[in-house]
Amino acid sequence: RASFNAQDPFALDAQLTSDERLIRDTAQRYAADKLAPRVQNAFRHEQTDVAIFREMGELGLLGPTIPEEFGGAGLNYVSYGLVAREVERIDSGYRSMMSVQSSLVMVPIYEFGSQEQRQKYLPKLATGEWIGCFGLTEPNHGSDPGSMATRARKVPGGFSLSGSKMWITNSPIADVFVVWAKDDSGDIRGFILEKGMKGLSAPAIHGKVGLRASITGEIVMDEVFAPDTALLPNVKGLKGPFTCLNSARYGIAWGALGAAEACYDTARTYTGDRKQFGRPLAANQLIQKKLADMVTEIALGLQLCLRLGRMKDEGAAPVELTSIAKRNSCGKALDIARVARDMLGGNGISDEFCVARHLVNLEVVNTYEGTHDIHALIIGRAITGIAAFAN
Ligand code: TGC
Ligand code: FAD
Repeated sequence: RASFNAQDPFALDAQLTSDERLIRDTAQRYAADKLAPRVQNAFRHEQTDVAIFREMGELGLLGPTIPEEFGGAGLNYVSYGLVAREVERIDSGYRSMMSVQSSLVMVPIYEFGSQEQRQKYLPKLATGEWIGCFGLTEPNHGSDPGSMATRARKVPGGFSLSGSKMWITNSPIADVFVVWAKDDSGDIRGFILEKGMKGLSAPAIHGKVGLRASITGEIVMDEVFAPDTALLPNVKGLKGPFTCLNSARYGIAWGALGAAEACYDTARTYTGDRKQFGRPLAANQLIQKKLADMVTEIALGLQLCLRLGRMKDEGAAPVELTSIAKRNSCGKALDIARVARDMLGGNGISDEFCVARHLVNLEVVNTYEGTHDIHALIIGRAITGIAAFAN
């Protein structure tokens, strides 16, 4: 009879093309060789190593779905997901750095930018020479970005931007800022700002208990003059930022399961080695049930992500499927990290093991890019036709 492989129960590997396996293996090697040795120190001391962007750029991991003529790798969505899974297996913060650059900065410039904007920004973002950030959330408008207060007033030759953005990944180290603001007609428009513009600052936010390897900050705009050429000309309304989020949320769905796999692997090894009451912890029914639940949820979640990736590559994925995948992966990964933390007993609290770090990271991942409950409401609206979050 066929044998069971707990690492890959539904033979996901066999469902990939050889090119997809190659990019997955490249990302896996990079993550193990270059990211894993850095992560404990980075998390402990809240340090973001900007060299990581260049390293990822060299391997083609930034903007992997962007066409090669603009410096991207021209890969499909399945490949992008596989990269996110390998990077987040080490730390959600590293996947955050990569997915903001790829999905939230390069995607809007490619999808909605002028030819000049594409040529100016995309190649340097793809190599990691320039670092990007994405400003949508504001101090008083998180789940409801449509109510944003940031304004872009028309002035001769351009726009004057005033307002502030909160909880922005990469902002204190960013060279390029994609920010969303309402124009004089009340329409949401996207702008590309650059470090050093007068009135633009990006102070860091310190004291985060999760995602400490990824720097987060504010974006403060005090009458920043953005020339007409800084406006993303080809989009108006929330469709702009949400198109970027569709891509980033999909990457998170794969990535969170990478973190869950790291927690499962650690719990499996630990409970096999550690003896209490004269036998391995893994010999107990309660422990085996927990391991079985983990393997089940990871295997189901990965199949869901692969199916969604294939549908995205065919251009046939309704956005609600991304909400299902992001919500399921984050919720399940968070549960797995909590249980793994418990299975390691006191050692589960130590940062010598990865589980507590993944746990606090996943609390953030479950919140950003649409909280667990907001995604339930997006799915609920599609089921019932009634928007539960609207007035
Ligand atoms: P709603 O009426 O639903 O839609 C307004 C307009 O947007 C269009 N639209 C979409 N377009 C493309 N893709 C989607 N997924 C879309 N969803 C909606 C829609 O068709 C409509 O277009 P039009 O032309 O008719 O005007 O807008 P709403 O204000 O009622 O939306 C409510 C809700 C809850 C769905 C939405 O606001 C939401 O998703 N909130 C969550 C906010 C969020 O996800 N923020 C993320 C910030 S970025 C971030 O967290 C980065 S962390 C990165 C990291 O470090 O990895
Ligand atoms: P709120 O919207 O105030 O929500 C608080 C709680 O209320 C949640 O549980 C939510 O589910 C619930 N809630 C809200 N509305 C409803 C409702 N109608 N019905 C029921 N429950 C509701 N944003 C960016 O723009 N760019 C970034 O790069 C970025 N990076 C981030 C990095 C980190 C480390 C963090 C923590 C956040 C980041 N964010 C970023 C912001 C993130 O997207 C928001 O935190 C998130 O969208 C939630 O918004 P909020 O924090 O204002 O919470």
